[in-house]
Amino acid sequence: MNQPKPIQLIGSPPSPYTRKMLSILRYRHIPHRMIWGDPGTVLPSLGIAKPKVGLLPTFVMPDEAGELQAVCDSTPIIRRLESEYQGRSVIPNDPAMAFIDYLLEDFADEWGTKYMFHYRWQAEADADNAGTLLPLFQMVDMPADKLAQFKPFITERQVGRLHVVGSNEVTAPVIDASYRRLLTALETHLQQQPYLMGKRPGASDFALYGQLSQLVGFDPTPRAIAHAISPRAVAYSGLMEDQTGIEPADTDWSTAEDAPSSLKGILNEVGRVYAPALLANAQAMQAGEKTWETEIDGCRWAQQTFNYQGKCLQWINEEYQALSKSDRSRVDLLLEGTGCEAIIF
Ligand SMILES: N[C@@H](CCC(=O)N[C@@H](CS)C(=O)NCC(=O)O)C(=O)O
Repeated sequence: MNQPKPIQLIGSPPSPYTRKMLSILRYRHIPHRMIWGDPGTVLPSLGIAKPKVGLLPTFVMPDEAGELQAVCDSTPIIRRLESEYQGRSVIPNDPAMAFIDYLLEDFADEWGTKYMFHYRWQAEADADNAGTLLPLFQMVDMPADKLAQFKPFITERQVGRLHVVGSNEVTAPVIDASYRRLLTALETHLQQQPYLMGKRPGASDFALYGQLSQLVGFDPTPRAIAHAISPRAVAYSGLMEDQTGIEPADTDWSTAEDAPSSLKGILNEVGRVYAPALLANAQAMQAGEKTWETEIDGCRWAQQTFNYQGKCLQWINEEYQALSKSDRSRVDLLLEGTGCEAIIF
């Protein structure tokens, strides 16, 4: 029998995007091999060239000519897997909900990572935890003297990158308040249904899970906050790790009309913090500015401009424009009053 070749991916347990993608491969019953390690070391040993930007996870997938190559960026990889493997889709069948799923996936990937990186490296107890564990997740039997060298190196490098996600003394309370509000919204939503997208998980569920795998499962400060605010989000992150056993049906998806109002609670957070960040970033890109500044949640937020997040805004709008007129109106109803309307052109 002709078995499909397992997909290889290289990543690490403390990487939210690695956990997101591993969980999707499991859920979708796609044969895979998880290689724990550093793509910079593993790829040459597989005889494969490194990608331009080496991110975790790095997938090893055939190009158009069938040659294996290194591929990064979880969002397009999810869509490629949808076209190459049938069944157990992570894209909702209602086009309006597919848009909401896309928006929430983007929010979890791009804003959720601010929670993750901020809590991981800001407070000393968290940085100490991550500084020890990150090297050990690369090599569990690392000699003690090597770990003693590695730990301060990685800790200083990552603490020095906090500003990249916009985390500093001024924005710390904004990030913290946003995380707490999201947990509160999740606690309400998960009382209605087991996933963001209904009775089966969408891409946004896996993206959210990726961040929660760290916030709940790795870093002490956000773990304590999650346990205090949303026991359901804690349980959800444990369950999302492995969804191989559920048998999803077409009718398990929420539709724009029957989605519980708690979904709006989550969209409110997107509109409150992520929408202004996307808009300020896009304006800075247009003006050719390397940094931007805006007010987020009543506070001055300054950070560097990211081309990638400019593309995120463009892709969100392309998804929206691809909808029929009536589906756009159905999306508009869901977004009404959330602040997300501002990012749709
Ligand atoms: N948009 C990418 C993001 C992947 C990403 O940013 N990965 C992080 C680790 S979780 C990374 O590799 N950062 C590079 C570094 O820390 O040097 C995706 O969805 O796959």
